[in-house]
Formats: sequence, structure tokens, C-alpha cells
Amino acid sequence: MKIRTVLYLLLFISGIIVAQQNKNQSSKIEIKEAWIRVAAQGANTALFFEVVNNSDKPDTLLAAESELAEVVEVHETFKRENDMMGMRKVNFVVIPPRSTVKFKPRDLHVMLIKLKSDLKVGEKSEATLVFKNAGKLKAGAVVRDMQMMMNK
Ligand SMILES: [Cu+2]
Repeated sequence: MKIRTVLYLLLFISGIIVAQQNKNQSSKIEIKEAWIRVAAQGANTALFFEVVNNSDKPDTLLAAESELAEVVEVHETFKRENDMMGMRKVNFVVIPPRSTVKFKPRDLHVMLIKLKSDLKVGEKSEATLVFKNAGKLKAGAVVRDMQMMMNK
């Protein structure tokens, strides 16, 4: 009877340890403040967010996935000649250890090309970000007006 009690106790403790480890793992990379610029069906828009790396190792954003658009790409903005802004696809974005990388207007963003349906202000949506170490992370995003964000 005592052995059984000890076994139950061990099972219980190992359960706690596993739960703790999972928790630590999932909190190494955090996606915060995710929002999508309001747009209509067929148009292009972008997803913005902050990636917080809580670990001592760099991680790399490799891709983004979303059901919202026909094509989803990670983009960066760059300065063209005549001070014009252009944007282009990037294959990865490194998130240095203990730091935050902001995906924001006129900077890094996830491009949503050809929306499958209208996005309305206040609507909640979701996208998946794929990291080399952290794996696939879901980001809950709110649809917002660009003007609203700029005045903030
Ligand atoms: Cu873009």
C-alpha cells in the first residue's frame, strides 16, 4: 500500500515538472500587440506585431501562415532612390536573445496578399508565425484602422 502511495506521488510530481517545462518552452518567444490593417476582400494588407525573445538564444522567424489571404509573405521596407519606399520579401528575420523585434508600418511586416474576405475594424483574427526553435506560434490579431494607430 505504501509503494502505491509513493508511485502516485512520483507520478504527480513528474506531471508538475512536465507542465512546468512546457510552460517555460512556450514563453520563450512571445507575440504581442498583433494587429491587422483594415482592408477589403481582394486587397492587400499587413499584419503587425512584436516578437519578444525571452531566451538566451536567438530565434529566427522563417514564415507566416494565415487563412485570411491567398499569399502570406514576410516583408521588409527599404528606401529606394528619390526617397521612395519599397518593400520586398525576406526569407527570415533573426530575433536576437533577450530582445524585442517590432513589426510595424514602414518596417518589417507580414504581407497578406489578396484577402479572401473583408476585414472589419474590431474583428478578431489569427495568424501563425513559424520560428526555427519555438516552432509554430499562434498570434491573435485585432483589425485596426491605420489612422488610429498613428495617432496613438
Ligand atoms: Cu509588404
